[in-house]
Amino acid sequence: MSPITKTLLLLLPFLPQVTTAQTLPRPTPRQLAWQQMETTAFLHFTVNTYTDKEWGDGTESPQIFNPVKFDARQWIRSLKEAGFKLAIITAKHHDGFCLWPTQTTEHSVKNSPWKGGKGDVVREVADACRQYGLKFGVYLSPWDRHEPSYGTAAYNDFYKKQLRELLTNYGPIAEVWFDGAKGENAKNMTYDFAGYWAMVRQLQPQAVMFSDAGPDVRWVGNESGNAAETCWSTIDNSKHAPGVADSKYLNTGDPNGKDFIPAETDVSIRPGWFYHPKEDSKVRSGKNLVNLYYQSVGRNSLLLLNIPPNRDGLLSDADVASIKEFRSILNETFKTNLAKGAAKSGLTDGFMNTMAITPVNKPLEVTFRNPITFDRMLLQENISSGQRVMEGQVEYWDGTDWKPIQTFTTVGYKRLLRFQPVTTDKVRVTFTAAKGDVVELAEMGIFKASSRE
Ligand code: FUL
Repeated sequence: MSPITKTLLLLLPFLPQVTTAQTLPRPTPRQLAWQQMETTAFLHFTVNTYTDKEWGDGTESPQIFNPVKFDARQWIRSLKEAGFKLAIITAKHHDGFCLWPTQTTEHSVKNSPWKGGKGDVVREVADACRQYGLKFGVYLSPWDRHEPSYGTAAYNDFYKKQLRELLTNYGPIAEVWFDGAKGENAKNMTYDFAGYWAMVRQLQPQAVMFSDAGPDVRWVGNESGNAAETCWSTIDNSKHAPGVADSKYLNTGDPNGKDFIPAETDVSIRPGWFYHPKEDSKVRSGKNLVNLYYQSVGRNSLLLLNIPPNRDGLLSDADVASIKEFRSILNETFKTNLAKGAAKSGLTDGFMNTMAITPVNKPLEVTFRNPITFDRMLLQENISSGQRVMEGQVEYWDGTDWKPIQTFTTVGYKRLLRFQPVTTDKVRVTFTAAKGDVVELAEMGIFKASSRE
């Protein structure tokens, strides 16, 4: 029996029954596994890396693609050491250049000088991910500025052939990224998204699919690393399609939405998505990335951080140093959960399915043997049975009275609160509004932040 099952069985008799009558939208197992990764990485790499552009126009010669020191293991090892759980490679960006030797077009690595035309970036990244224990994902741009059939129905078949190659030749794929971006003057094209998605479900059923509108995970509505303070994993998807994004709506989600489609926060460690030498001095610091973590993972989203390989085919030293510092700060902040031993054990064991069923408006009090000083709080709902918390507050006992620390709105998978240090021997959390009359609180954490934050 697994430790999780064991703990659950031990706790079951003590858990009151859930009384809410509501049937809330719930995540699928693949969505749950996705959200628990928390920090994932994007790798933007193509001819743009060599032309200094963000959007190639499709006329680039494959001859310019020549990462002479290419080492996918250096990328993935660095990501692994910085705690990232998945890496998504831009197998094809808007310029149409394919990083794998596809049979669908000549516009690929096989006509580049790199490895004498025998190289395959997708293969090497997939293999490195397997070697270091990361999950692997692919970005395949629907908008293709090179392919002549683009704008006709034949393009959908072309795209599906490319997708099939990626889904069948590279082992397990954990995420497929369908970018809705398209230039204003692009040819008209109706994508067969239903067909693309059906192919992913058939060939890689465990993969989550991203687009502005899901079907599994949605865009957070900006590229600045900012999930909304109030962030619902639910939306009403009937009015949405990839490329037709109501960014404000996607940012907050919708408490009444019927579709469980959590938000993914994609943001780059540099100003651009692709490597540009002039941005070498503009790499976000570890501390800056920690702030992004609070604004994404700490607001019920997931961080998809882009770290673009450079012209040599390596992650640059400055970027690697930042992501390592990022993880080291997070590890320091979240090392000691001060609530351990004081709060119910099921709330501090790291298991989502050992939880406290907490009625709305009933304070959950935690008493410490000695006063503690803290400035961070973590709350997690057992989202496998839906997202419920709408509002709540944290208070501390000052010896005479309960004093406010902070109010909050949604919790969902994870809510991280930051506030000025408080010293006390008693703290309490009250959920003041929720969907239903109880909240399933899975985890509670109380921390003192690293001085490097
Ligand atoms: C956007 C694209 O246009 C950017 O180039 C980048 O790939 C970003 C992640 O998505 O829609």
